[in-house]
Amino acid sequence: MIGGLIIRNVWSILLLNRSLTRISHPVTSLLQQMDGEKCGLGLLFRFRKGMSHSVTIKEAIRNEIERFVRDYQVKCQTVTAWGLPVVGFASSSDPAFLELKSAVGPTHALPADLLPRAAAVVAFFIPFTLETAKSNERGNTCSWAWSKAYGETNRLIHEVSIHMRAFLAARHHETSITPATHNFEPEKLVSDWSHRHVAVIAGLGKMGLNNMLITGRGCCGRLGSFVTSMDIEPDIRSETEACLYRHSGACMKCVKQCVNHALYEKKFDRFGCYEMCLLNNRLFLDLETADVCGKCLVRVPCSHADPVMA
Ligand code: B12
Ligand code: SF4
Ligand code: SF4
Repeated sequence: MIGGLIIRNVWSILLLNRSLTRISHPVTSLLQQMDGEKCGLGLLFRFRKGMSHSVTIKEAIRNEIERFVRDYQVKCQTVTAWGLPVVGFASSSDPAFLELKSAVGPTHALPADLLPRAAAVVAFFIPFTLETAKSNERGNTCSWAWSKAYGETNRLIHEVSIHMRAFLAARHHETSITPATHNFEPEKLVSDWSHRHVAVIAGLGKMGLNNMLITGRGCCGRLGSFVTSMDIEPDIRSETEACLYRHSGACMKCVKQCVNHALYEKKFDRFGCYEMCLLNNRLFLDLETADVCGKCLVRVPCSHADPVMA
């Protein structure tokens, strides 16, 4: 009799779970429509709304981005695999944002230009795996895997951003998102929202001589950032450089590896670099736009780690 009672209770819990899943399907599809999420990851988002209050909002945002990236590669069966993301936070009123008007250009946006009620900026770096980087080590032209990773990661950054917008909207906050790239003027090759500069302000890492943001997990990977009305405690920026050259004048491997005479110790020819990226874009007809190169990022000490800290 006791056995029967247990079986009945277990059965009713299973039924309840099934009906809950059914009831919430319209919510999921609404979220997916709103978000444009293609792989049903909105489902995961719904289950986590009741997460423990002992988790701070910073931890919750970090965990959510990490989990989204991990689940995305499985659910969407991407060719590209990614490492654990690095996430950083800045206050939208940090005076360093004003400095970008001279460091990048006078039209560089302030967080409040993107979102009038801006309170914080979240930057995230999604690292490539050793395999993706290794595929691009040989030859002067770009590997298929690196080019493929470019498109898939741009897509992932977009999906992470719209997912986090929904995550924060559920907590009654607005979010303004920006695409990973192609938000630059072709004549100047400068963007009015530079993810790298924003990421430096959010304490995610430091600029290398190769112009890349070097995080604790290196520079081989791609960056995203978004502005939110949620007030989040900013991260503390490290004073220490992450590039060996900037730290002690050593290395310069990136400069030696440049395949189109674009990167020098004291100068960077962005148009020379773009010429190489456009050449690679014509290589793989099966891929969407892949104006890439990245030879100055691979097989260098900062590819997968901060070499100064290592
Ligand atoms: C336009 C653009 C290009 C142009 C111009 C490149 C450039 N360096 O700006 C072209 C087409 C050539 C290009 C090429 C590449 N790009 Co690109 N590109 C962009 C884009 C859209 C805007 C960049 C921008 O506005 N730069 C502004 C100018 C002023 O920066 P800058 O020329 O590098 O010069 C500044 C820095 O050197 C800085 N600096 C140097 N030291 C220090 C120290 C401190 C403390 C500070 C604050 C600043 C600083 O000072 C200079 C002046 O401000 C961003 C996406 C985005 N919206 O952010 C991606 C982006 C920068 N590209 C990226 C990548 C990976 C590449 C490539 C490797 C191509 C590839 N995917 O295979 C190459 C690398 C070229 C290189 N070595 O710089 C990644 C960088 C990832 C990372 N780890 O940092 C980004 C962030 C895209 C992304 N979402 O991940 N890119
Ligand atoms: S290769 Fe060396 S010099 Fe170039 S960015 Fe990396 S650490 Fe700096
Ligand atoms: S991306 Fe290629 S062309 Fe551009 S600086 Fe690096 S190695 Fe040179």
